[in-house]
Amino acid sequence: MIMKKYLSLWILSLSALICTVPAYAAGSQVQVAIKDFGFSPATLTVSAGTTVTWTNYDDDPHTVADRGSPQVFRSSALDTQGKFSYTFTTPGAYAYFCTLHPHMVGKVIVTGAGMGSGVGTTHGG
Ligand SMILES: [Cu+2]
Repeated sequence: MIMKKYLSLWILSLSALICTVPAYAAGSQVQVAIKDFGFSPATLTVSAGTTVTWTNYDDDPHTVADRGSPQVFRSSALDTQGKFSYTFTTPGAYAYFCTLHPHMVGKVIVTGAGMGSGVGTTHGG
């Protein structure tokens, strides 16, 4: 059947794609919403190499600022629909807050490389 042929072709190209992805799954994208004067999710766990993008859905401006010292990321004021992205390459816990509303706090926990190695289990299918 033609359908079956296309399906196996699709699986073949898919496995080729998976095999070229580095073990630590670099390039992952994770979104954090800023709304109702809070970060959602407030605590986020990602693997090293992940890019986190914050988007402001409030009518008020907000910022995303690392609490750490040295400060590794700090956005300018984000207007409605404004976005800020940061790629976390070093494992650790990054507490951050909004400099305009310091009660708005969040945290990004970055785990070591290798967390994405689970994709290896799909090989050989
Ligand atoms: Cu704010």
